[in-house]
Amino acid sequence: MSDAFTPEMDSQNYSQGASAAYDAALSVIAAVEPRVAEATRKELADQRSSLKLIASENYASPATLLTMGTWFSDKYAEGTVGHRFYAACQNVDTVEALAAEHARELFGAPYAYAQPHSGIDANLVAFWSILANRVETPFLAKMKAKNVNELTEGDWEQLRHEFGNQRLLGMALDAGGHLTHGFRPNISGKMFHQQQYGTDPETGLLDYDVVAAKAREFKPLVLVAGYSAYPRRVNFAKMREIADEVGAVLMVDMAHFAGLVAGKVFTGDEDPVPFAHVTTTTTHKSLRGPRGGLVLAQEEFASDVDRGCPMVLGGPLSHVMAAKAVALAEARQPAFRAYAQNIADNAKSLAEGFNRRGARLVTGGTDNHIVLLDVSSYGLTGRQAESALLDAGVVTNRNSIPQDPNGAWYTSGIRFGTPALTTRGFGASEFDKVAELVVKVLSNTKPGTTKAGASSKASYVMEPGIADRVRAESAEMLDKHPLYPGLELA
Ligand code: DSN
Repeated sequence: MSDAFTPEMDSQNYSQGASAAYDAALSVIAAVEPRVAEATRKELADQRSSLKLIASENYASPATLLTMGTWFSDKYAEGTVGHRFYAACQNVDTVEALAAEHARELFGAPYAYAQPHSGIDANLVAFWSILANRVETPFLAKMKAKNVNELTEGDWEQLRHEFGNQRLLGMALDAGGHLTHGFRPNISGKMFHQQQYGTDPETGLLDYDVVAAKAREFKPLVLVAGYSAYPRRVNFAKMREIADEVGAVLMVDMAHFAGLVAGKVFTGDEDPVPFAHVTTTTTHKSLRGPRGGLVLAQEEFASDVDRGCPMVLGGPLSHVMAAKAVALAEARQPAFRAYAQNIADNAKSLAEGFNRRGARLVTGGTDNHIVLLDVSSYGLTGRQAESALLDAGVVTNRNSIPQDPNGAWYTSGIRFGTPALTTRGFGASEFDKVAELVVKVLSNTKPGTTKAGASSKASYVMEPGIADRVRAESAEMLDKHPLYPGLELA
């Protein structure tokens, strides 16, 4: 099996003909809708020429990308491996089984389900499996005994009643949790009675005693751990202790940090898989695979997770499951461990670079792949900072900080992540330079006004020349670490 994706490896792939393959593919596309071909070329050019610091994005390998563009896309395969509701699924069986096998081996999980189309789908499958496994209703008993023909209106009524009365405790969105962890406007905040735990108002850190106290009082069926904007590691052994004490199921959403788990940066109490009853992830963030989701589970939840389709999912995306198998095979290679360690080292360097330049970071730093910068000290909203940085070729996303006075739309934070530029080969000194460039933009930007002259939370004014200078300094680093080197489109 080949070594994991590295810029050097990538270059070999392209010298072996992938450039010609992409050129041919783009001509075929252009013959039908030239604007799509053009946008596809432009997307590559844009990604090559900017500093991509969105914490949830990455650059998948050429092998992973190419696997998604095949005739597997045309195949329906509802059901599970070897047990499908459609004919002629033998090749889908092969790739789905491979994706699951690689996931089990990589994460040391008893069971893996490769069908979820996304992270939210993976979480819906997890919710379904927990409800089906832990809530007793005549409906579920008859379903499990395959006596569905005996179901009565009363069984359905009781199912709705029981499912609708369960409780979920998850991390608050503004503390770094995710929409699907019980945020009110999300379905997870509607299908469960929900409460949220936050972080310490002084330190910004998770306080396990507070989580335990909330759990004792609220007695959730599901305790959700995991985050999308918390710049620190979580002790999953402690979260499991809390869950066990109150009789809850521990569900961990590791979408953001799955690459750090796969690469053995998070081990022991920081590896969620042995502690969680059910673990969910996306495959495209730090794990560097195709866009999609994955569920890992302890054996007792396996048969309920297996019913993800048809309970909450449509037909699996066979071409993406094939690409998951390829990406997970890459993540099992030794080079992926080095990559994952570099992600964490680079985040530290970025945080130290900010700290040395007087920036204010939520929790004061990082020990994962995320750095969360409070931009209010520059007099800016997250929205203004995001737009100013984008003008200078620095791609980030605005993000709430704990107790954010500007809410979820304008925000007071900018979230940075290191997985993508680490894939390009950026190292610690370059991430320090990235901190310098970001600070240069923000300290030379002021809030703007609306057309009517009122103060605005969206518009901004940057000192002339700054954006061009930052772009030029970024270009030196980007040229040194090209994206998909050797890929030349005609
Ligand atoms: N949208 C993803 C992120 O940016 O973290 C999470 O769903």
